Amino acid sequence: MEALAVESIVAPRESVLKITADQLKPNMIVALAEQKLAVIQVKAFVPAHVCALLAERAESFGYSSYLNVPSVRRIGMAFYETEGRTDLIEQYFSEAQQNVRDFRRACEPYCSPIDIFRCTLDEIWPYGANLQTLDQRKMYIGLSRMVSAGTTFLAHHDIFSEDARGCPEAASLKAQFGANVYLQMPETGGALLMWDREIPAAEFDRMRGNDYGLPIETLGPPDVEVRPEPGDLLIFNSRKMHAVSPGTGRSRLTVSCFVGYRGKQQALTYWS
Ligand SMILES: O=C(O)CCC(=O)C(=O)O
Ligand SMILES: [Fe+2]
Repeated sequence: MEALAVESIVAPRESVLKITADQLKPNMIVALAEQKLAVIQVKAFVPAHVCALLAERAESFGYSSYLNVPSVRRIGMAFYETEGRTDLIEQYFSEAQQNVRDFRRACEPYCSPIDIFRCTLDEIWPYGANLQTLDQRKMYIGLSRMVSAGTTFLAHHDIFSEDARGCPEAASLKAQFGANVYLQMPETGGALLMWDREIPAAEFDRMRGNDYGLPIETLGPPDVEVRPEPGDLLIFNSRKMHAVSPGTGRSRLTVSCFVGYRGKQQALTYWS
């Protein structure tokens, strides 16, 4: 696998932390895992006209609020919402496969953006990519989020081992990425903001109190800011602090998952 020539980029910090490409390459994944990059932007991953059509349908998809983040609406349940509760974990797994099928159906006659992403990872990564399991149970993938204009997605990190405590499948991750395909963007704002620093989970939990994240001002100016266009795919290091700036006009629609990295010679996994 060819190493990514990140060192050759002599530019401000932002362009070292971010790469923009037409195609996802395995060396970009490695650079992300080794913290040489914070975010990969793949332009036009899904054709704009497909995004427009899916966004139009999205209104009828039936979004509902996150159990633990009422200001953000979603279709499908995120594992993060289970908060270690047995009843919610049961609900998550009992809905998982139907939710995957429902979203695939809702995209017909087009291919679901998350299915394209799953295939792409498997096709490019030498050790393949597959759906994450917990205790031999297949996880859900393809969470669709709708953030209405004016809503800030507070600064937070996503760490699988915090959401799936005591699970060896989560403890074995060497890196975790967030992956989002952007179906619709607000007229202004709606940028992904990233901070280079990581905050240990215990410290972050103390800082956030009862809220799911921190106001974006708390962390100072972000180190990277990416405003994707509809159809773009962003993959970023989700263990670093990240947030979404408030938008104006249209709501912001994405389809998302996480990617687990366990080393250069291990399969990638994905889940929501
Ligand atoms: O919508 C985005 O740009 C990022 C959302 C997020 O926090 C995530 O995917 O982990
Ligand atoms: Fe996140």
